Amino acid sequence: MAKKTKTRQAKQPENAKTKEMDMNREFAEGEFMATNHGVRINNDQDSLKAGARGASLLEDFILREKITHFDHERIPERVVHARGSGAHGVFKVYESLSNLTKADFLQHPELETPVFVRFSTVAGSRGSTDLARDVRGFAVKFYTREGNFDLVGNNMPIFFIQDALKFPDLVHAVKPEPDNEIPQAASAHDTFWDFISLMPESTHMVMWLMSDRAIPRSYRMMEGFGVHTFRFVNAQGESNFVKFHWKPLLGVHAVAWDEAQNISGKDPDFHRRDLWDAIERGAFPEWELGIQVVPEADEHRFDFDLLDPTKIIPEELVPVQRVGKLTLNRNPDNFFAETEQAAFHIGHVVPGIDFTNDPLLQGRLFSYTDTQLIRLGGPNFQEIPINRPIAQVHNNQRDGYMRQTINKGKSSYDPNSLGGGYPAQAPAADGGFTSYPERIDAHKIRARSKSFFDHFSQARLFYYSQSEPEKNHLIDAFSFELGKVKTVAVRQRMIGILSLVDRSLAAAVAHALRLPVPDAPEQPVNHSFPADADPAEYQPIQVEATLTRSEALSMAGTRKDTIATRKIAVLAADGVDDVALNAVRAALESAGAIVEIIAPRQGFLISANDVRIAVDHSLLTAASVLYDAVYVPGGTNSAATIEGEPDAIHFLNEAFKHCKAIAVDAGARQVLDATYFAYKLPADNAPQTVEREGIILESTSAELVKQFKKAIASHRFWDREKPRKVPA
Ligand code: HDE
Repeated sequence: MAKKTKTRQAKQPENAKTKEMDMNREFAEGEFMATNHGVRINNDQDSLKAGARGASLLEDFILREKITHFDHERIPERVVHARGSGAHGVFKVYESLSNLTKADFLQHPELETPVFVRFSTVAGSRGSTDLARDVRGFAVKFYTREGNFDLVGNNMPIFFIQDALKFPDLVHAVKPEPDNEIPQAASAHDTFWDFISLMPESTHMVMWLMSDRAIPRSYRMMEGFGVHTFRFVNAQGESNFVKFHWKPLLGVHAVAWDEAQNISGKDPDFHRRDLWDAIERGAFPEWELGIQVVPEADEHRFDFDLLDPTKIIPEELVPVQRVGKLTLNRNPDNFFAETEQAAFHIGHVVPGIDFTNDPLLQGRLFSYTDTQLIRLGGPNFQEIPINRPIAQVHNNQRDGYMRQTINKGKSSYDPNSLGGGYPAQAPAADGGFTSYPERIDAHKIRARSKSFFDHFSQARLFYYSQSEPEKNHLIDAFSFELGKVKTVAVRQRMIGILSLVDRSLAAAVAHALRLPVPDAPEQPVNHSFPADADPAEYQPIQVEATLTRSEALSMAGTRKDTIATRKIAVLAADGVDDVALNAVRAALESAGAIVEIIAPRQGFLISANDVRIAVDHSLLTAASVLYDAVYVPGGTNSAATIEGEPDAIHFLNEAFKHCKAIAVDAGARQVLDATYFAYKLPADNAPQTVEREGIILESTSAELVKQFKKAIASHRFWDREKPRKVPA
């Protein structure tokens, strides 16, 4: 008999959805191995042969079954957003939103609605790096009592294009080029910028894409946006326009571009690991759901069109109300079964939430089911456990590949009398979905509304709202991406577009590329117009801005008072001062940070007081780019060893270059003197402050901790980029 004791995995938080999935969970501990048909397997090492040296026999059903299943293990990756990570969680509304929407999950503050969230990059393949410069997907499936509601958003509030018909063109342009399939997970290539420079409607979005928002520190530190304007409908049938936001409670933070590129090599799973580890540790990621509500009567109040997905509603014009909280508290049991098979669809709405005529949204309504049909192999993908609603499903749809449901009864049509007339249509009072009866009176016409033609004023608003370091990063990102473009005419055309956003921005990028800024960009600016149209009719219009700055668009003002979940590296060796190390470690950990000891060798250290200290990584397996800050404790021998380790000095130089907080005990001062940035430090151990660029040199642990915590919480000391001299 096999061992029968079933030691289940560590207890994970349960909710109505995770419990419902129990019927599909398989756990092998203590069980015998069997074929897919339940026959126990006696030998899983050798195939059936005529004699020990063969030949193999066709009769071997165990070999055939195992190899055949293996041969069919792969499914197509998502055509976009292929690379992603998911987690389970719950959502709770703070107060009933019944005045705005009748959606059940937004009525009851005590109700916990299960969710599954998938974060993703867009352009790369399933195995590509998490740190690509890219938009991040932020897709949330709410398993509500009224059926699934999917909020399939991104970490940027707008999109590249205004009409769904252009989506395949956009994606073809950004994906690796078709002849050699280069580059992977990168927009820095000719076809992308060729397309963008011909499509000025994408200008606002590329400002976001070239900003640090495209290289988040963590999925847990990104905002999310529903992008389109949706509708709320209340029980009285009244409708309001609504934009959805997710606001991370840890603030919005990014890494440096050089760091992102390094992480891509050192740990391409950086964001996936970060999300997984945080949840395993119980540091559950949290976001508040924000809504911007615009009454129907105000539809035309703005100098942009609410239906144009390349526009935000600035928070200064319509404040974001925080109405509920999302908490991710459970990792999937199986990546493929849950994260890979999760099928999101913008068309999954519940009563109380409805669509608008945003032409991008309308096209998405078609795309998502269609793509699941090929990706998940047929029309029954909604029966896959992760996609199955917790609400009951009764209808007359039948059959198809891999049907799981066993529908009883003779009738599978409506109306019927043989089945008693069931399943019956639900009156609205019983939760039957009714579409908002928007009045539409129009000619059938392929056209773009003139109200969509201002492509630059919000791009400019975004640029003007950035802090100085953020502006510099934008200029660097444009210079990098266009620098990777081989066709000079494309670079030049893009500078022409940037000049319509802001001449100083265009000039800075042009300087890096050694190109001129044209007085007027090449005409026509917009190449996206119908064959019989007059191009002049399709050119962008310049709108006088009503707002010149929006605080909410900059990451500079984001939350900087917590070090929770920040990773701090301790560089130490034998002879380390364990009293100082333990004091600093305890203080950082009690504030929620994660402290890891990095030493010349794996295993353990022996401290100055002969105490064994476990080592988390050696200098070989760790890298500064995987941490938020570095601490070097004192201890004469330890400091001398670290000073003599080129990898440790490189670690510090790189942390300095990436503008991170560095704290050094007075007894380890010699380590700092060996770094490139020693010139930044005073000759003695005079007290340093956070204002001195995040290099903390204190003689008491208590003071060091105080300053260090402040420095880590402030995330980065971007001013250090100015000298741009540090080799690392
Ligand atoms: Fe998507 N998008 N999209 N998209 N999208 C997909 O559906 C599509 C758009 C977004 O984690 C696909 O299941 C069209 C905007 C996310 O599984 C596909 C258009 C926004 C995810 C598809 C858009 C998104 C997808 C590919 C223009 C932000 C990943 C695989 C009309 C609001 C969801 C899949 C996940 C995935 C089509 C534009 C977000 C092909 C046609 C705008 C987060 O159906």
